[in-house]
Amino acid sequence: MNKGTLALLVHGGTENWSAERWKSRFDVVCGDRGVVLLPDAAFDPALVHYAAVWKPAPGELAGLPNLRVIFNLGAGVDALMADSGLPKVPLVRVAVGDLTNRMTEFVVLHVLMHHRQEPYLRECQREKRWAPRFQWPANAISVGIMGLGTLGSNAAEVLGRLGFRVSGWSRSPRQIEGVECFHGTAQLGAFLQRTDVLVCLLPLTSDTRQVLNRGLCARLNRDSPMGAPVLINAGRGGLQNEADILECLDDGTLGGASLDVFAKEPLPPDSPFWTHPKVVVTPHNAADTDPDEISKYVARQIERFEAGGRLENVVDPARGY
Ligand code: NDP
Ligand code: OXD
Repeated sequence: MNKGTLALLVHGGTENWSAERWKSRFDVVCGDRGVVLLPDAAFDPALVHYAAVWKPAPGELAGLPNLRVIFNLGAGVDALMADSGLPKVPLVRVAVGDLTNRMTEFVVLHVLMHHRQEPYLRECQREKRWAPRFQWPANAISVGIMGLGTLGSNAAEVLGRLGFRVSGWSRSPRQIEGVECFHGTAQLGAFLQRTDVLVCLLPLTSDTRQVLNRGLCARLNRDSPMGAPVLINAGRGGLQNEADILECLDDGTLGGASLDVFAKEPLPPDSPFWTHPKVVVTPHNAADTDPDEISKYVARQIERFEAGGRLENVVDPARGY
């Protein structure tokens, strides 16, 4: 019997999202299963049983009548959730050690950058000024992580090992050793109040859109040893109200920010974030998905599914993540 074809729909635009690069990896791991890059007008869409996707165009997946499973090639599924024509088949997201470790590297790098006053020290270097400032210990700083899922919980554990006081906030109750866990709207205030460095690793859903706004920033610890609290967002741009964040940086409500994600990507050249002295901008590359790791992850899941096993990391459409 012919194995159902795996279709690749990859529209990322950047080097890591080169569709040909992904196809060459899937060709290796899929063995005798056909792998096709879509769109391809010459290919019969009825042959496709599996789709591996990154930012497919809205409605594109609806044209595959025999689809059984959709594999999102990243962790965040907000682009797919926004597709009103998304086929009602299981949607699997990425949750693998490789991606998790990369995100933890990003979070640790940026927490340390602000904690160790790197923006200030680089400014001193540019000005040839030998002017060390007081250096506070890690255990004087409270890092609060919004989102204690696959990525947030790992970052929390590693930051804890570095000596930071770590807390986290999630939708449902969580228990992580060494991490003070808060959940739900009722506990958001207590979580924010103790936070000097806020790290956002939430998914973008109707509940979380623009959660990073002026009201939230104003509730962060006003007595931070760092002078003013710092925001690090590596979730999605839609989580932040960008006008509010700029205002908060300008009026001192925030002392600094590391932003990897933006409402509009690529960040337009005229965005004030590019040149803001308190902002570190990275181009949505906090954690790249590695084609080798992820193609193997998808191939393993298809094998298990065809043998009657359970798919892992299936998105709950009602929650939107
Ligand atoms: P998970 O689904 O594993 O975790 C999501 C966490 O957010 C959970 O703890 C969940 O709570 C919490 N959450 C969701 N909604 C709410 C809410 N309304 N209130 C409070 N907490 C909420 O996701 P991952 O950790 O794998 O990924 C998180 C996000 O990181 C992705 O959705 C993606 O947007 C982003 N990302 C960005 C990358 C980059 O390069 N910038 C790379 C990879 C991912 P609960 O535990 O109760 O379910
Ligand atoms: C992801 C991302 O969601 O790369 O995996 O943004």
